[in-house]
Parts: sequence; C-alpha cells; structure tokens
Amino acid sequence: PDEIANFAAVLLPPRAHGEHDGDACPQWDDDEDVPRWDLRMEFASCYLKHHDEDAHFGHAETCVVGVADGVGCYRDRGVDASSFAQGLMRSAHEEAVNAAPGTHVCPHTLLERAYQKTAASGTPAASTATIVSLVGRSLRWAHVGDSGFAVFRDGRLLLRLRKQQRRFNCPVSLKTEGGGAGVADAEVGEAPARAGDVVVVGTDGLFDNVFDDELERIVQMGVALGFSPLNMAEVVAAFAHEAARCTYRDTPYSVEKRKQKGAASTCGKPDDITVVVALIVS
Ligand SMILES: [Mn+2]
Repeated sequence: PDEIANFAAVLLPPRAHGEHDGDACPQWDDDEDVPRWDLRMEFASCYLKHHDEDAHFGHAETCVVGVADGVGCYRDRGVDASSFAQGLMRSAHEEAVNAAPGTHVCPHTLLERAYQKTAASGTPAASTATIVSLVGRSLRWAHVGDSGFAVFRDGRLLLRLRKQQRRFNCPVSLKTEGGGAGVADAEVGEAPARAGDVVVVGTDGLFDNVFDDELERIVQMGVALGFSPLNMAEVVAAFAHEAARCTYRDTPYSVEKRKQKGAASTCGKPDDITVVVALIVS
C-alpha cells in the first residue's frame, strides 16, 4: 500500500510552471546536530550522445562533480567542439585526484586550473561548465553557460541555477581564444546541504528538454521507490531523450523559442544529454 500511495503521489497534476522562478536562494534551515564531516556525496551519471560534445567527471573522495558542453558552432568550422569540454573535465578530475587526501576542493579554483591547463593546448573551441562540490555541509558551485544543476529536498525543488546565455540557444562560454567569458565571470555560490538532498547536474540537453516540475516528479518517484543515483540518472536522461525527440508537446526549449523568436512550434531539442545525480548522504 505504501508503494501504491507513493506512486499515486508522483502522478498528481503538475504544479504551475514558474513557481520556482527567480534568483533568490531559498532560506535554508541549518541542522546543527550533524557534524560537518558527516556528509558525503554518492553519485552516478548517464550520458546519451547526439553530437558527442558533452563531458563530465566526478570524484567521490573530494565530493565533486562537473559537466561541460562543447559549443557546437565550432563543429561547423571543422573544429572538434568536444575537445575543449573533455579537456576541462579531464583536468578538473586530475586536480581533484591530486588534492590532498581528506581535503575538499573549491569548484572555482578547480575550474580556473582546468581552464588554464586546457586553454594552454591552444585548440580554438569553447565550452560551458558547471562544477559542484560538497564542502562540509555546504554545496559550492562555479558555473558558466547553460549547463547547470538543481537541488531537491524532501521531493521539492529547492535551488536551480539559471542559464547564462547571450541570446536564444547561444550560451555564455569559456573560450580558448579572445571574446569569451573568463573564469572570473563564472557565477559562484554556496548553499547549505543536508542528508537526503538530491543534486541533479546536467547540460542543456537535460534542462532544455525537461521542465523543473517534471524533473521534480521524477526525483520524487525515484526517492519513493528507493532508486540508486544510477537508476535516477538513467530515468532522468531517458525522459529527456524522449522529450528531445517529441514534436507534439512543449519543452523549455520550445517555450523559449516561442517567446524569443515567435516561432509556433512544440518540440524538443535533440542534443547530447548528460545527467549526473549526486545524493547527499550522512
Ligand atoms: Mn548541449
């Protein structure tokens, strides 16, 4: 009966879009009973390729995950748009691996070092990047572009990064050559974390195809049915994949396209889909 009740709960009508709009961080409760070192991150990922220009990494010991998305316009110029994104994530992972055991990593420092290492290679390319780490009892992040993450607590969306873009479907990005954003332009932030929080990190292949309330209901279902981070990542990515190919209903992409371009289409956005699900556990 409990499982049926839980399943029925996830089938309730969705709440209106926009309920969580706005940049304000919600007020976070602090639970002083939990020592700072009691939290850690369990994560898993699912990557569904389209152009194969996304990259991601995770490092359990330092509790850090990240995603990056190579900007596709370089593909049209004959440049491998994936190499910069992959270089960023590979370098960030190396930095995390080389951190002293037992220490935490600052996502902004990690992004800065990864950027310098990757830019030194000189490949003309650009990438978005979002790195999230658990430092004690806080989530910290550094973020450039239209990748991002959402945090869910008790099944409800608590925090959601907004995309940085120059114009419709053109994200702010880190570049190896002049004209792009620098790591200094990265949005950084911090918010308290608690055991049971579910952090969903993804590229625009996720967030342009799945509405916040849809993601919220998948997380509710996953938590209710005891999904592992891998189960959750796979279900979220599969839902995004389905939405990306639909031609008969709205997605965040089609809603924005209608607003910005006046184009009356209902469709998804076929793209690489990267989903990293990190569960905060005590
Ligand atoms: Mn993308």
